[in-house]
Amino acid sequence: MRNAQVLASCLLRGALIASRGPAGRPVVDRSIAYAAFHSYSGYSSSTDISGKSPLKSVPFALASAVSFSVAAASSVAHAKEQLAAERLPQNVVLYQYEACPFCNKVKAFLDYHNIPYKVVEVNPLTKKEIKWSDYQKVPILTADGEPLVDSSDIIDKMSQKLHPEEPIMKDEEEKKWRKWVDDHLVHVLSPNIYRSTGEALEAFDYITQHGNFSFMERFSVKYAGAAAMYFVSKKLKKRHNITDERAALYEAAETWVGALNGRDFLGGSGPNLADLAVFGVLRPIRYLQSGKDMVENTKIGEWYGRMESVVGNSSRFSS
Ligand SMILES: N[C@@H](CCC(=O)N[C@@H](CS)C(=O)NCC(=O)O)C(=O)O
Repeated sequence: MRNAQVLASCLLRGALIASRGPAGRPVVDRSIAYAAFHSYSGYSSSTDISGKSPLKSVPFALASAVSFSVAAASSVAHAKEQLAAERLPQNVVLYQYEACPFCNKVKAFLDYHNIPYKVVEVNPLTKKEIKWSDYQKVPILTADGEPLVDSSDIIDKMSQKLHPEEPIMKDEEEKKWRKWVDDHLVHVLSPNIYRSTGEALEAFDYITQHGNFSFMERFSVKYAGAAAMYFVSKKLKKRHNITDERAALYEAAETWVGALNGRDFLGGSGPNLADLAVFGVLRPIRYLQSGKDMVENTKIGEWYGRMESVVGNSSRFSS
């Protein structure tokens, strides 16, 4: 298990303990902060946060899966992949948290391939929308009546459905950079998104507006979640040996630009699954302060603009 996986929940627990009131009662309601933490930051755990057992959480950084409106910045015309209608999977439903980076990877894939999909926003407090499933994380995707779980597996299986003639992950470079997204890039994001109280509130403002929360939960989650994640992000920073979170973000962006090595996309003239994964996890932060700083201070903007252009509008529909 990655070290980071143990850490994340402990950090949240620490933040919650730190926020206890004088009578030992948490100032921040645990379930709300927990939900906010999971729905916004992409942490996952296999236990609760009661402190009874070590938590196996994955601090997959990142803030919400926000589908910020996309202004295409590229002047170069790149086309989406167009597939014959009979190849497109039917009845595609994505169970997600708007803020989950893994869900956003899947959405970038679906959008790029023009696969129409319905989104079911899961309430992270009750998870009642996925009660039917044994798997209690998001994303879950149902396609052609079959439930698929785990973002990378979902993408591999959907890719296989679209291109049955192609071997899975034939390209080592693509494989390496998809792994880099899950192992490195996502970890750099949380410390950036929650760097200051202002940025944490900016992020939670979005997630509470777009997540599946009741009116009362929305208010509590916004402030409790922002406060909890502000503290958690400081600990994550230490955990991942990040001294300057922006420098780490810029370095990751430049590393990706270096990987492109002058190509329009890692996939060459069009995006491959690694391009879509990087784009998917960056899309939610692009128009937050951290994303604006990233584009201003690195050379990633041109590639990002090409990705916006080629992924285009979302193929998500409302039922
Ligand atoms: N490896 C999985 C990780 C999925 C994951 O950890 N999802 C988080 C949300 S971003 C989750 O559902 N955590 C459990 C919870 O919220 O209770 C994937 O790639 O899909």
